Amino acid sequence: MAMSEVESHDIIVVGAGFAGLYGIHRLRNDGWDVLGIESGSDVGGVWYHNRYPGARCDTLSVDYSYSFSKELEQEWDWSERYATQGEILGYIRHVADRFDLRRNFVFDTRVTGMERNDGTGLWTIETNTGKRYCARFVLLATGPLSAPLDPGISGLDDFKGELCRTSAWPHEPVSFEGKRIGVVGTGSSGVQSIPEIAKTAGHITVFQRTPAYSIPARNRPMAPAELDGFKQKYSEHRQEVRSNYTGFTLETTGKTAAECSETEQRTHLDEVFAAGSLGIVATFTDVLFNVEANEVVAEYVRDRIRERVEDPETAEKLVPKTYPIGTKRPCLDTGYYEVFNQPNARLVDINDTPIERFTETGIQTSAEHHDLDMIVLATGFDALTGAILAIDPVNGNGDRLSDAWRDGPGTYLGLAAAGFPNLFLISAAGGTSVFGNMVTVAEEAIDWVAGALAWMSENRLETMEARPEAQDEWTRHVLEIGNSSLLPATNSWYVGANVPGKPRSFSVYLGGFNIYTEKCREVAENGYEGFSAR
Ligand code: N01
Repeated sequence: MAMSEVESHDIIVVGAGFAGLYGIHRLRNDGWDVLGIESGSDVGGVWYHNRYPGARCDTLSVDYSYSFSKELEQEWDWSERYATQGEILGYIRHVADRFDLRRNFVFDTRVTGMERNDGTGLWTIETNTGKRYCARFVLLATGPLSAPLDPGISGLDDFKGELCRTSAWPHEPVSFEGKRIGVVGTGSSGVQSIPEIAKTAGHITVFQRTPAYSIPARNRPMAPAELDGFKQKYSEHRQEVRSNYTGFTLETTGKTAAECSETEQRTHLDEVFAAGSLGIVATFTDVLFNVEANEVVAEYVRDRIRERVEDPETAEKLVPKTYPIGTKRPCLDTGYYEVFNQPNARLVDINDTPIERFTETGIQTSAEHHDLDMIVLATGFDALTGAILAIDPVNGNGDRLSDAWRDGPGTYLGLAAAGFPNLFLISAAGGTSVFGNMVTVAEEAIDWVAGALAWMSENRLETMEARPEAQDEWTRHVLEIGNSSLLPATNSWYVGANVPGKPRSFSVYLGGFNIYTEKCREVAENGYEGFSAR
């Protein structure tokens, strides 16, 4: 195809989730000619695809929302403390309408590859529609949890019943009424969907490999006065949460577990448990770093699980004992453990009786065949790197990012990869990403990139690239903090243990959202220190 047939823009943003949408808004306002490319048929990103029953956010609605527009903050009313997928998608659609963002997007278009020509300085983007695009700058706002994984168990295609994936839930209503349903996976998606499925299923069988630590979300309608209160002090609230470790409301004692007496420990844990917050893993400052501190919180949560399950044998199977709390992503639930008190529910621990294969009529374990009308897969994602490496950018020398990341993702500040000029990564490995408020993390990253592009433009620079030595130093720092925590030792999607063959690496910056954003600001103020630009 001749170059003239390739649609050209200044900047291409891949993804129409929270990050991509704000990217288009901000960069368009800055005067750039931008195009967004999205595989879904509309805006929303994971909130467009993950529409399974029970899907909702486990960050407070007032935190999990954009801060870039004061008017938007004032006009949008969150109806619940933790918003449902439907309400979040409604919000994202409202944002797209209000700021007229759809006109800069092509939908139903999946980016399948991208390659840079160092001669022209342009990236060419390949898509599944056959259409090609080019741009000097590309932002991959592809999301850290957007490349779904099937369980890698044989026979899935043989199953003749209904098959639903939480990560790509059908847009038509799905009925569970009277059906025999098997759910594989007990992470956040399983823990949220299982209680909803169990309400009307004839029978539900949950196939569990690793039990989650989950506490009740205690979701409730947002009282008008409460919402008004937030609206009156949104700016202060945003400022306050941006200056903490995660970028969202966080209940913490600000002390290590050892600095609290047993009574204090219990009081604080009771408070956070009663509030229904993932902040339970931040109750003490050292929960993710110190085995004893972790055990205080883990044991507290284990006991709460035991209290919720009537059959002691089932309760013990649901109690996580093989890994410290917080080293796999913990969950907030609404009636999850109570499902196992229902006569129509059964827990199958597949450590005792492994799944051998899917069959035409259900699931065969080493012990028995489970006859099923429907299988629900809640089996997770190739996190942090999966969506980026599905595109696998190729630089002007023909080097692939997948080769550069063969031993784990190396980035500078999670925003750029050395050797890949004018390519910016949003919410990627090397940043605070999944340990922060995803909306705030995205806004910060987009604002940082917008600032860098404006600086380049002012200085008549065309190419910006992370210096290898800056990237190496940052990556070492990220790994050093990560390795001082309890996280790398647990098999989790954080370290890529759920993807066969993926290099094991804990590459999320654990130093804190506040410290991270300060570092990014410093780099910018020092003339984009650690980058080379020409
Ligand atoms: O995925 P997961 P998810 N055989 O990877 C099991 C965010 N999120 O979609 O733990 C049997 O957590 C796997 O078992 P194991 C949130 O960050 C947020 O639930 O690997 N089982 C695990 O139980 C979350 O952490 C919300 O042993 C298999 C499950 O499948 C992230 O997305 C809602 C298997 C996968 O759990 C991912 O959550 C939803 C196999 N072969 C998601 N393969 C909110 O609340 C996998 N499993 C905002």
